[in-house]
Amino acid sequence: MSVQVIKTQPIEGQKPGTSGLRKKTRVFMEPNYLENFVQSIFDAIGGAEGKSFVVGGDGRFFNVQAIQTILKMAAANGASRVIVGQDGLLSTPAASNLIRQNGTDGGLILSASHNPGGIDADFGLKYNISNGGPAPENVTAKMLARTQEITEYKICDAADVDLGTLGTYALEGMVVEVVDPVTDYQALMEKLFDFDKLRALFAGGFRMRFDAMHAVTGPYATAILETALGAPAGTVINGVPSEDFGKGHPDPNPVWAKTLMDEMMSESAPDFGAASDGDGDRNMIVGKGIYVTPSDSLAVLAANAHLAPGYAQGIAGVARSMPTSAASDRVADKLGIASFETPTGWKFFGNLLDAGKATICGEESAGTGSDHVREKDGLWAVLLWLNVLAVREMSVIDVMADHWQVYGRDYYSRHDYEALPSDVADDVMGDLRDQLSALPGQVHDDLVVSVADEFSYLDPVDGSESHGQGIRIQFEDGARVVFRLSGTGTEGATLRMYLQSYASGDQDLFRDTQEALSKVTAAALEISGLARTGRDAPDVVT
Ligand code: G16
Repeated sequence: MSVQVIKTQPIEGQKPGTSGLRKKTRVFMEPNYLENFVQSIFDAIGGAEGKSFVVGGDGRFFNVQAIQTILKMAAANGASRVIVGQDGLLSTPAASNLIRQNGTDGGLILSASHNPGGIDADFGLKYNISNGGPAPENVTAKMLARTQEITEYKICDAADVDLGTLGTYALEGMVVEVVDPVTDYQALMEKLFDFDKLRALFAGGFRMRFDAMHAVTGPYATAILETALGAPAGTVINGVPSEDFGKGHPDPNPVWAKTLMDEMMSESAPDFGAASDGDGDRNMIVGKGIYVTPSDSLAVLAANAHLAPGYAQGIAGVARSMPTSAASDRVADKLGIASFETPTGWKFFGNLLDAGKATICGEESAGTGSDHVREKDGLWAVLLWLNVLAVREMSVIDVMADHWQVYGRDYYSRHDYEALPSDVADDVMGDLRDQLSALPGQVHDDLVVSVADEFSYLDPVDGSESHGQGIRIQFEDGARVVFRLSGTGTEGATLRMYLQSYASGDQDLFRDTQEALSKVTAAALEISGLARTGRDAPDVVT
């Protein structure tokens, strides 16, 4: 076969972040950039010889071109079989499912998630291992090491594969199967949720709006919500994936999904609203007149999961990332099950899910999921919410009011300072680190600091350690602020300030969030000296 061995040399900065390698699209398109990283992935896993992979992406600009390159490199490296989504499309959770279902050795997922797409926007590539989850740190460290010593890569000199037509093709000695991206994922959802009950819900006049944000979830949401469950046509909006996400920012939060938010806060709001991100792993949940924070959504889903057939036996444990609010811990306590606090990044849930220690996981960054795959799953969260609403016959706002009365409310907000010069962001974090031991006992804006530390994690399954995972400052009244640098940005540094304060069930549970957090916000700004960034307000508040 016509394998070409191309000489290359290391390219600076190919360090996988929170979720794979993310860079400007034009950087990915530079000579050898993609090829070096793909070869480094194959080398880091001990070669691709005889191995099978799933490949697909979120449909952003350069998706199909990059997939053709990956296929030719997989063939040249001796892979035996690659399963690809038709037109190169696979949502991240659907790719995770295909890896698990077909027992492949891993998968390459092309996405920069919620970051904008287009030739002048962002691109990304992540590797998932055979459990279907993101590569853990010991694997990404090997990838990085390979990128720094690479001297050559292998690629086949072959024609492009027809990704538009379902079927099985031969690429040199490798089998390429082009599959429908939705079919197997939908079958999995049908096992987990009561589709008859959901059909009856929509037949009874329940209305929802799902904003696919011109991204990959469109075909999945249309097939499941409209075709299978009978929701009226038009339930799914922005449902056709486009290369630049309709020039939008496919990040499902109140800022970027503003049109949906406005509709849900209006007189004519449907019963339920939801949105998903570029690659379909994040979600936003909103009821008529009420936005549900991702931290609260995790808690509500954990408390009610047993109402869906897939979780009728109950759940083993709940895991959340450290900056996520404590709301889900309260549910776990009451259910008498384990709760886990992990560093940011879905990869840290993998071991807990594999070991059966946690069933449901979630993050403040709009990710929720369960042990059905090894990624967060936007549409799964939407379907579980629908299943809960159908069984409880309650509105979202009533479910939330009931939940807060039982558990109390964790007011929660994240303030993002984006594209800061890296040295300024590092200074802020460095100074916070230096203050940690002096902070306990200090009073800031009437709040007394009780504990201040930098989060480290000891994985209870494999004993691996992760350090430097964000600075936590806890106050005596239960409020907390966390400072952390984003691992997914592609420009400068993004500093995230996560704010939380607790109100017990007998207090006013419908205060304005920013107002309820005003004291802890003031204390956080004072302690961190964020004013030195020259910014007088965060860029994004969610
Ligand atoms: C990725 C990870 C998430 C993580 C998020 C954090 O999300 O998959 O598990 O919570 O990054 O982002 P940051 O480091 O910017 O705070 P995604 O949806 O971008 O893949």
